[in-house]
Amino acid sequence: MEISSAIFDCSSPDLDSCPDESLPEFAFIGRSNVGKSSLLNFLAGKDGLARVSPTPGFTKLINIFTMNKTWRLVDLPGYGFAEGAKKDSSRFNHAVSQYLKQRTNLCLVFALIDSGLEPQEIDLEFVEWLVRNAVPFVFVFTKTDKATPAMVQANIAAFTDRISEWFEQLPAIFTCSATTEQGRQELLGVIDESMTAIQAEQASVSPEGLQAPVRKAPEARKKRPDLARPW
Ligand SMILES: Nc1nc2c(ncn2[C@@H]2O[C@H](COP(=O)(O)OP(=O)(O)OP(=O)(O)O)[C@@H](O)[C@H]2O)c(=O)[nH]1
Ligand SMILES: [Mg+2]
Repeated sequence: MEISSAIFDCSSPDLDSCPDESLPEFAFIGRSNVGKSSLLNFLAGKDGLARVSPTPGFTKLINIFTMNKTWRLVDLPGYGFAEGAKKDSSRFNHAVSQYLKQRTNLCLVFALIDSGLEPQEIDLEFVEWLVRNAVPFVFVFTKTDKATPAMVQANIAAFTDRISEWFEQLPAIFTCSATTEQGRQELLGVIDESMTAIQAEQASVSPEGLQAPVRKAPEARKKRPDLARPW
């Protein structure tokens, strides 16, 4: 898949102010500074589309971008950043939690993990939260340019060892580097496949073709207990 247009749509402080659910969405989540905004720019092929910073906790809103006029990438605030106004940080964390649990047109989440680090408790806790809340996700191990391939593989193996008992089948695992541009086609391929699958599913129930929403109705999802957030 190629990206012919990538446009900033809006920054939303909470789920209610996100745009309508008419287009499929793919969201990036992970620890502050893991490289979510950089990955978004790299996939979109547009430097500076999402703002990147060496300062952790930089992205503070739900930032939404429309690709090819037909689907969206969503840059979420990271977790694990303790500094800053506590009131704001809990508000944004709540917004992320609501977005991940209730956004009906959310097709797939990219859970970003730093490939240069051994398993971090906060990432493990967050992945457990994704599993408990039935959020559909794949893993993306970022910044592969910062470690040797052997270190990257060892860190991925150590991470999957810690979580394998939570799954009958592990989610797909990808690696990327915004610096060397490694992994772009694989990640765009996942998005492409995911949209093709939705189209096929919807064509079987509605002859009109692709229409979000793609997840359970929010009423049904809201009945689940509001499980504690780890971040
Ligand atoms: N070497 C290297 N640095 C990267 C890569 N991706 C991002 N960075 C750097 O890591 C820092 C954080 O990148 P961001 O993309 O802003 O990270 P983020 O996850 O959006 O961070 P928050 O918005 O604070 O949650 C920046 O200094 C980036 O230049 C990568 O693949 N390789
Ligand atoms: Mg960011």
